[in-house]
Amino acid sequence: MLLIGVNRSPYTRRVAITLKAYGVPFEQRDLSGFANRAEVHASNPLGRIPALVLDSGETLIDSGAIVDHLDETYGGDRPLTPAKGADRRAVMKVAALMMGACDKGLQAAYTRNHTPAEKIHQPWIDDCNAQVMNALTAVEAMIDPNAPYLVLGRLTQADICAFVAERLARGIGLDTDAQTPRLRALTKRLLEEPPFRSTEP
Ligand SMILES: N[C@@H](CCC(=O)N[C@@H](CS)C(=O)NCC(=O)O)C(=O)O
Repeated sequence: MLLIGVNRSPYTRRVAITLKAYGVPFEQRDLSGFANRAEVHASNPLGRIPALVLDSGETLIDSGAIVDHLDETYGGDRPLTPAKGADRRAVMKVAALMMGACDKGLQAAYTRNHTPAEKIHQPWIDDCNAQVMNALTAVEAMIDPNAPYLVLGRLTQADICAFVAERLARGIGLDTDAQTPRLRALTKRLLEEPPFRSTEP
């Protein structure tokens, strides 16, 4: 199995952590969506990372679709996203908030990095960053500081998505130590676990 993408990408790291959490062996090709566009394009016509090339040769794209396949194949009776019911809805809600936060954080970063300085519209960046922080704050409110994980008392896709989103938020300059201390404490704890630690970029 071959994971295409760099772990600087929250979406790629989400998949890398999920593979490690399931104990699935894989190789990784460190390609970036922008710097290696042509090579990435060969695996994903959109030119985005991550892509996961299965041993059969089939290629999956988009972190959500990839982790869905990994849950189905390796999750057994305790997939990282529960198969149905209230538990599934709880995990999916956190995942949607956190991956949406990644989308908004990257929109802000792309605007900064790919727009001529005189055309940068700071209110748009501020609005994206506010949406990121609002999503993190909503997840902050769900965290029991005495619980080891976000929901269900075990590692789920909610923790993985919260971890990559909090990391991205810090990367774009948001102060999660001050604004979402419970979430920051959770991600520090998670970083002690091998799937998280071993995927540090
Ligand atoms: N919804 C996608 C988003 C993937 C994505 O936006 N990846 C970024 C890297 S963090 C990328 O490849 N960007 C290059 C581009 O959009 O052209 C997922 O969950 O995998």
